[in-house]
Amino acid sequence: MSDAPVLHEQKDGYSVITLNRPDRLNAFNELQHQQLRAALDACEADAGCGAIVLTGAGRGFCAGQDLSDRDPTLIGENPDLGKTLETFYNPLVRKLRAMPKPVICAVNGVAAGAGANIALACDIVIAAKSAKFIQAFSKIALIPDAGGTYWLTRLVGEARAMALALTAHPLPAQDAADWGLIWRAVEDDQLMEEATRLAEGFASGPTRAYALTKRAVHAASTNSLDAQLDLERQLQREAGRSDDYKEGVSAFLEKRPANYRRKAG
Ligand code: T3D
Repeated sequence: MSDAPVLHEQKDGYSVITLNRPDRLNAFNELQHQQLRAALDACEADAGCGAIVLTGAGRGFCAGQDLSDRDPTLIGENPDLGKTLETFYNPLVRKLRAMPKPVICAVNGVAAGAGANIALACDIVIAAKSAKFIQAFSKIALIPDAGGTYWLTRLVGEARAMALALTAHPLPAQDAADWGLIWRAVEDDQLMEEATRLAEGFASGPTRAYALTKRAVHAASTNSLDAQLDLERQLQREAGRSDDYKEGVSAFLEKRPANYRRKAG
């Protein structure tokens, strides 16, 4: 296997992207950020890619920022962590959210710090039962970043969000699923099978409708009902004019499987 910090495998209709620094539990350094960005850009541009599976090599998913790059003797008295968020983590979160195809995160092991929150930025999160989600930041006197305060408060409510953030309590995958933080917790040996089954389904599905659905769901948590109804009208108008819609309804009426032809974006 390659020792590149990010592996990108193109499958039939979808891609698997693997964070690959297992000795550091796939903690992010700059090269890993750059390679992940390049892999996501390639997936977005590839009309043959209908979905993305993001996972980690080894026993962890991602332990957040590589702290060996933050040794105080190296970074000095007055580091600007806001700059690294602006350069790497914030664009990554924005990229995942805006990706016009479903991103499935297969959390194979511990997801800590920004590693947990990058997972939560994905569209569907499935975790191995042995995995844990840790808002590790308070242990090193930081605050949750990579969207952590946004995801946690919206997904599990302020009471649980606050306790997770302040205590760095390791939340087991099954609890994360029971709390609504993630979609499902599955047996460890079923994780990739479940994730690839989902990706294969999306790969043969109506790509444009998925992109529009993402936009609508993302807007819902901040829109008023009126604004959301207006947005649904606008996006449904677009969906209803697509070839995929014609094919979906025709297939239903003809009692046959729909045959969607994938289009980029
Ligand atoms: O800095 C900025 O740019 C701002 C952005 C910040 C974003 C952030 O993510 S801040 C939060 C950073 N992450 C952490 O604080 C988590 C640190 N890691 C841990 O707390 C633990 O490793 C875990 C709870 C995740 C897992 O514990 P455990 O006992 O299963 O494994 P371990 O033995 O601690 O780790 C295994 C190896 O991975 C170990 O190396 P070794 O001793 O075998 O050579 C450990 O040092 C290494 N490792 C784990 N996490 C990191 C790491 N190395 C560098 N950076 C890490 N984040």
